Amino acid sequence: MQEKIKTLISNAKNALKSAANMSDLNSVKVAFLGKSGELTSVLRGMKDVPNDKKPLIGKLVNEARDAIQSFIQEKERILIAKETAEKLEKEKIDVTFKGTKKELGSLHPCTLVIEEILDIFTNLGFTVKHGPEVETDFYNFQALNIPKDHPAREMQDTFYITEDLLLRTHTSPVQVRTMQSVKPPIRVVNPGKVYRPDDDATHSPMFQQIEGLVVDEGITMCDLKGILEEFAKRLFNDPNAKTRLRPSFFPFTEPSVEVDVTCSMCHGKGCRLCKGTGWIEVLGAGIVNPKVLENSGIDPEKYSGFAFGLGIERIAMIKYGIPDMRMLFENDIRFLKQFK
Ligand code: FA5
Repeated sequence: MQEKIKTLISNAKNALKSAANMSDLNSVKVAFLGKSGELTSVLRGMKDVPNDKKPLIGKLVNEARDAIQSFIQEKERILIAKETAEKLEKEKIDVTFKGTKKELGSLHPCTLVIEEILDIFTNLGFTVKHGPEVETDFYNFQALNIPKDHPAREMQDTFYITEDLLLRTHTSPVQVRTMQSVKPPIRVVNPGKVYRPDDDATHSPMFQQIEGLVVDEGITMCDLKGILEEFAKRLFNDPNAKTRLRPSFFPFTEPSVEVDVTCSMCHGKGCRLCKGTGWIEVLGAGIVNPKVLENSGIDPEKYSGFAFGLGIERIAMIKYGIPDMRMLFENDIRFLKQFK
């Protein structure tokens, strides 16, 4: 019996030696100390031990159980330490490792131009008003003194949705919507996307405009020129910038003008940008046609107004020296990065 107990202890030791993980350890525990384990079977043999030897053998069995339990505990400590070390190694994070730098984006040049222009006009006392991109024929054309089948419609090629619905070709319909909803004095700017079936180096099927409208008693061409000259000085950062008005035609303004500004690159001397003229064409404008005031519910006997409309992409091209409008829509990151 004593031999059996010795062998049991040494077997338990060997089994624990080869236990590589907690699951092996558990199997050893069950095999030696479990209900049908080896120690239990030794205990079962106690009935055959002579009575005088029973105290001694009993003591040896208890010692054997304590020894096996403490071997198991020791092994458990070793295995936990080993598994923790392995886990830490596997999930190691090097907090000193150099991170990857996230590049900051930048605003699109057109967005920069829109923000700058709106800033200038709001500082001059204008408010900002938006209108729908899908317009009715009435607001886009008829109310602006361009009846159906009028030849003036050819000035602005149009994407029609139905006979009466279209993608607005300019921001001028917002003039009418504003005059219908606000009583003079009116001083608004209307930014937004507009659409025309054009596509080349200086024309895009979708582009952006900003419309300006002032309506009050006694508004004249002098007010228009004064405001636009101040606008040009601020936009092109040139305190000496001048404007030049050339006669033009728009059905919704009378008289109508094209407005040129002294070239921002050569300051009027003549260069590549202004094709040697010293002037750059920036927008269309005029005195609001009395018919448009009437169509919008404003008394043309009492009130007069001026309006202007400019193309954002064109201004961005002038301001940043961009040779082809399509560059503004390609979203080439190398191009866009320059506007940080
Ligand atoms: C108009 O759209 C008038 N509504 C402007 C106006 C408003 C005049 C108020 C008088 C009073 P025009 O068709 O010229 O006008 O367009 C204005 C500007 O939009 C042009 O000077 C040009 O810079 C820009 N533009 C016109 N077509 C395109 C296009 N396809 N792509 C990019 N920009 C364009």
